[in-house]
Amino acid sequence: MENADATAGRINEWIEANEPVFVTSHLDADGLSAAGIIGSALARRNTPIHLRITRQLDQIYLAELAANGPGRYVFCDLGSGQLHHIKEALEKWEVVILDHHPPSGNKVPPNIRQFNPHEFGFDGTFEISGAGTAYLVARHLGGSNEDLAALAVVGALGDIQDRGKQHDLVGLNKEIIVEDAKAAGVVDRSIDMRIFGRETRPIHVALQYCSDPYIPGISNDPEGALNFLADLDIELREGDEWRTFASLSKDEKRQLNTSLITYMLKKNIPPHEAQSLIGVVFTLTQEEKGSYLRDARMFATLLNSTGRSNQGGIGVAICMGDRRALYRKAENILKEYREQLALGLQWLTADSEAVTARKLLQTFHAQNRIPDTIVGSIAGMALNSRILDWSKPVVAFVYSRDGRVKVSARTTQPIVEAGADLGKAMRLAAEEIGSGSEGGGHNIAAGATIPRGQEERFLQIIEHILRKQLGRMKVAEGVGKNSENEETIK
Ligand SMILES: [Mn+2]
Repeated sequence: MENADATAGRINEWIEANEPVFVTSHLDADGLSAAGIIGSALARRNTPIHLRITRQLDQIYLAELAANGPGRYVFCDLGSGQLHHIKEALEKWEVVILDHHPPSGNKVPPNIRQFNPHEFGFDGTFEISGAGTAYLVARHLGGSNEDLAALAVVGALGDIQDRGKQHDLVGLNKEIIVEDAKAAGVVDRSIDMRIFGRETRPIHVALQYCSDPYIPGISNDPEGALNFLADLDIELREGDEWRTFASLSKDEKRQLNTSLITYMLKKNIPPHEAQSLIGVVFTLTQEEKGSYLRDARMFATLLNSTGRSNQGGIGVAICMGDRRALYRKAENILKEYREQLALGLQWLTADSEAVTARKLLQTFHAQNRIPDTIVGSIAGMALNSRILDWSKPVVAFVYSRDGRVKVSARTTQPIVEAGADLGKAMRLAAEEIGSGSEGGGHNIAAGATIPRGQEERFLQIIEHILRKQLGRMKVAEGVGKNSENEETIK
């Protein structure tokens, strides 16, 4: 907290100078939430802001940024892993980094101030997000910013940090951020069906929003969902109106939940995943009922869709309060994004040659079939819903718009606990490939960019690294291993 306060002190000096601040943030839901938090905090102090959203912080981007001339720069949800590039490009300017990715370990020069939970013994993979670090600093920026904790909850869920029991947030997310958000009256935490629209949408519509777990034949498939429901002994309409989850009796809820679990088990989704449909939900109580923004996980999905379609500015505008034209635009972006995810998953399901199994991993190459911004999401969803083999990490390739190859790697918690660190593997493999390759990320989800034609060599290097990592069989200390009693729907 002292460090957060000191970091805020640096930004406060800039606010008092009344010069524009250049904010750069990452294009995923966490990055956009972080930008929304810092953007709001600065706007509340009437500080002019320039905001840019980027997929990665490479030398080209930094050179463009430095060309803005003397400046004050904030990096959110990225920067710690690219400290060496920032040092080089912005050595004359003032920089603040608010990040939760593992720091590169390079020495931080005096013109840069880095706020990163890893430096204080917290694990940024699941204890706090980029939005969380931005919030801890915004809290000390003057004015009352506690309401922005809601965005930090959204960011944490966007980064899939709900790895506690029943998909609860843990660590700093739980102890500080959720508590602040509750105290500010902006977030309510409860146990319920973890399905968007449980209060407002017809049951079959709500069911098709289900993406965690992704249920083949129901997710993204309202007709399939309707067919599934038709077999149950539940009245779906009341007069002319469709009923909602919230309107179901306890017995009906139980019947629906049991049938869903049975259905998922038949689809090879393992029991603990199938049962995870009931869990912790976070409601943004100030948002309208029926709005995508009322459910924190759906809010994150909406933000993600704007970023992944290169319209992250719209996501940040929503974080900063727009509920009109840009929110409407985002609704359409979300619809298209969901369609693209569904198409990608369909391809992996239907084409038996799409995925190649190797000894320690599995891989697919989407070439130009999938937008390069969503291939990681597809890989993750396919893994978690068992469209892919759950026992191996997946390494996915796609041609990126700049003529190179984008790599996305995803794995599961048990494999991380067995010692796998994909972020490290991606970084080392990219270094070995060279020619401007870059890689990094979290142990469970990571990415890289490499030249075309290097895919096979990259896989071989990754396999070599994985063999070493898994050979060590280091046992991680438990997230969600504590056996407290489960909470149930109230
Ligand atoms: Mn993040």
